[in-house]
Amino acid sequence: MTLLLLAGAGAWWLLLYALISPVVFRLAILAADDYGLFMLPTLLRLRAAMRERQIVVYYQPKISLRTNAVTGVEALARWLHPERGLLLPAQWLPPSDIKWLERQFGEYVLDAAISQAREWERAGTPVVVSVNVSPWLFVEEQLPRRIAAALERHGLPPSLLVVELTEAALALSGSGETVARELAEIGVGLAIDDFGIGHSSMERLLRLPVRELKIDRRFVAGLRSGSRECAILRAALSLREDIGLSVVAEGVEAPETLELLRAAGCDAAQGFLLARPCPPDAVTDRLRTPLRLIASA
Ligand code: G
Ligand code: MN
Repeated sequence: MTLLLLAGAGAWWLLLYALISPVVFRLAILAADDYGLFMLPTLLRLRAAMRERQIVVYYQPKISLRTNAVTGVEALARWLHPERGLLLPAQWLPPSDIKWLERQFGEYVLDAAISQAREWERAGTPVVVSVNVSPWLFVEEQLPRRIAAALERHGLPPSLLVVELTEAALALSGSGETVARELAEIGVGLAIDDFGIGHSSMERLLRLPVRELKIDRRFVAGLRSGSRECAILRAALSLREDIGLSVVAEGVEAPETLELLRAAGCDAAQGFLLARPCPPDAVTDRLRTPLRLIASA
C-alpha cells in the first residue's frame, strides 16, 4: 500500500529503491518522514561525500570581549558539493533516527577537528577547538573512550578540546551526566550550547563540570536593556560568579548587541559580526596576527 502511495506521488525512483533493497526502503521512509523525499539521494550520497572528503570542517572564532583575542574556535561541518556548491548542515544533516550515519558523521567531524587542533598546536598557535556532539551520540557510554582514543591518536592535549552539548541532551537521560563527568576526568571541556531555550534545571547544570555556557542566538538577537533576554543573560553571568564558567554569546550580528554584551560583562562572543565560519587557513591567519580592535560601528 505504502509502495503504491509513494509511486502515486510520483516517486517512481523510490519504488525502484524499494524493490532493490528493503534496507534502502526503510531508509527512504525515514528520510521521507522527516525531511521530504528530496533528502533521500542526498543522504545516500553523504557517506560517499565523507569518503571523498567533500565534507569539510570550517571554524568560527570566538572573541574575548575583554582582550579581543580569539579564545577558541567552533568546528562546523560544510559540504563542498561538486555541483551544488557550499551546503550548510541543515540541508543534509542525517536525521537522528539513521543512527549509523549520524555516528559516522559525528566521528568524522570529531576526528577532523582534533587533527586540525593538533596542527595549530604544532604550528605554535594552539587554540581550543569546540565540537558539537548530537544528544544521541553524547549519551552513548563509549563516547569518552572514543574521544580519548582520538586525542591519543593525534597527540592532542585534552585541554584543547571542548565538547558542545545542547541543554536538551542533558535532559535526555541520566547517562549524560556520567559521560560529562568522564569527559572532565580526561580533561576535555564541556560547553552547554543554545543555552536559554532548553529545559535544563539550574540545579542540574551546577552539578556538572561545565566550562562554558553559550547563550542561544535567538536570545542574543533580542537583547535590549531591560528585556527578558537581558534577565537570562544576567542569570548566566551570575552562574559564572558561582562556579567559574565562561559565558559566550552566540550569533552576534549587530554592533549594538556587542556593546550591550560588553557592558553587561559577558566573557566572549561569536557571530557573523566578528567572524564567519571559515576554512582553517583563514583562522590560522587570524591566530597569527596580533590583537586587533573589533570595529564597534
Ligand atoms: O547551535 P550552534 O551554535 O552549534 O549553531 C552553529 C550554527 O550557527 C552554524 O551553522 C553557524 O554557521 C551559525 N551561525 C554562526 N554565527 C551566526 C550568526 O551570527 N548568525 C546566524 N544567523 N547564524 C550564525
Ligand atoms: Mn554549537
